[in-house]
Amino acid sequence: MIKRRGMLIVLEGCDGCGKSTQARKLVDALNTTPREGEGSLGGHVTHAELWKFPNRDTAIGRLIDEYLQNKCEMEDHAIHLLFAANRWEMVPCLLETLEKGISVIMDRYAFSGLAFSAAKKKKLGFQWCKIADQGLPRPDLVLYLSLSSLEMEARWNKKERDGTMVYIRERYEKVAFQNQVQAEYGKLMMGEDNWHVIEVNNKSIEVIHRNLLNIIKDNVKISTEKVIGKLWL
Ligand code: DGP
Ligand code: NA
Ligand code: NA
Repeated sequence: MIKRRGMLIVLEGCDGCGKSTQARKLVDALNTTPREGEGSLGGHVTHAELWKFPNRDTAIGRLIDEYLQNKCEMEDHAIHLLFAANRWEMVPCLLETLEKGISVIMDRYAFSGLAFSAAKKKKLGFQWCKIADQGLPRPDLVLYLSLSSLEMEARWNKKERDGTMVYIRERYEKVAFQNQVQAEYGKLMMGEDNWHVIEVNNKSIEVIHRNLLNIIKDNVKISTEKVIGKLWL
């Protein structure tokens, strides 16, 4: 049997679009051992891991975490580079994982880096922003969850009203900024053949999940047979 590498699948979108929920569900679905000894995707994907960026557990990630919680200020270029460094520090482990045949479902990646930094008022140059992440492993698939600003606002209000805990919004969690972020994502996906846009307004978690799983199924063979590429090179 040919040994296949794992797939690198990235979920992107504004804050509150449901990425993390969907990422968890995808990993669970891909790890479910189906009958007759076949992988859940016809033997191609048999094991998957959930990864998340920023990875707040590393030394760099702890700085990012403080910044996002507004516990410290950081110059825009400097924080952009820290986010990128936080992805680069995980590359050896990421490549090792994919080599082992394990697929990675990634909750945010370099596209967040570009979209969030480029959405800032004092714009950082788009090309300058790109360079920091250029050369990272290129995802096989980018699943972009698209949310309307009305639905976004409604979700935020619900989150703040719900639970017993007071929800404190992080630095970027404002609707006007998130709309700008979505506009930047729009620029990023132009001309890319590995992006899929999924409208999530008024759709149930289950419907979106099946939607995503079908896109993965349609792409799994082609992807795992190719050597992993390099981003923006
Ligand atoms: P999350 O843990 O997924 O809620 O993401 C934390 C926040 O950080 C979210 O608002 C998106 C933002 N973010 C993620 N990656 C980057 C990045 O590379 N650069 C910038 N400026 N922001 C990012
Ligand atoms: Na967030
Ligand atoms: Na999330």
